Amino acid sequence: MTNSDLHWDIIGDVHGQLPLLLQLLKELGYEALGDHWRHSQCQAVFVGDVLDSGPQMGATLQLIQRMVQAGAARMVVGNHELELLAFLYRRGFTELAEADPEAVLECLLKSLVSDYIRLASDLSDQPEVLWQLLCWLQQQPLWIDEPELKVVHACWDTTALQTLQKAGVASLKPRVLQAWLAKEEPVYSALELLVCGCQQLDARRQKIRWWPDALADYAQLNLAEKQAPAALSSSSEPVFFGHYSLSYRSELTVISDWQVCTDFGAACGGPLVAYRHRRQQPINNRHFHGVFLPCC
Ligand SMILES: [Mn+2]
Repeated sequence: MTNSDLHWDIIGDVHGQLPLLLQLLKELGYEALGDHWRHSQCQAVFVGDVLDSGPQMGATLQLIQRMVQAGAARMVVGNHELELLAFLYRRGFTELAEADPEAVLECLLKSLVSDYIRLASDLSDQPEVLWQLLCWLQQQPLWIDEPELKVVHACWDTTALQTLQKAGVASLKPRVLQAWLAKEEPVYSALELLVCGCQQLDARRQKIRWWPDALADYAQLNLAEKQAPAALSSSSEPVFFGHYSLSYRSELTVISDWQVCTDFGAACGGPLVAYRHRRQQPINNRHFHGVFLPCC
């Protein structure tokens, strides 16, 4: 099977939950091959927020990097990756690619941010590996936009996407981090929407939803309504995203026939979820697959 025939497994926010990720990959039919996992007919697609919260951030990130580098997976970055890279930028690592790996490790270990300390501790004896993972994250795309596969971490908004394209922004390069930190428009608001799912509403930064309130299942998220409707309609191709930590009740359900959120809160006790998207196949709840941590 060539790359152009592969189906996709869109995997929700992993947040360092390595045991769940390995269980999910196994159940989806992935096989360990050398130092990574691969499926003969599917490519894994991570929707971002692979970091923070979970017990094994370093090993999770390494596995995902190896899968991406081997062509067995792809990823887009989430707000947790953005925040980590922006944190380093603010601490003086404006050109991460030229930074001293030992100094990067030291900075994270002394950061007072427990997630960053844990990530750095995971790889404290391999500063070069940690630094190289961070540089690699900086090169990962902000979105995937293909005829049959559209993926973003939080909110698919074609206007915001075009804004970034016009500004030559496709990944978290230093000048992009700088623009986000300095709230430089129009890049800041576009990143906020796509990666953080946030807008300035009533002079406050608010997490927004971009689907109709009528979908009662998701109303309990208590999100502000997005001001301008996403420039896509129900007839458009499906869009996959994460970020919203949907509460899992008795079943995994899609938001609409073109909006599929694969984040069901694996960071806080929910299942880690994948949606298997086969080419030409309509969106259906049946294509979800979720794994839970075993109850103690
Ligand atoms: Mn997120």
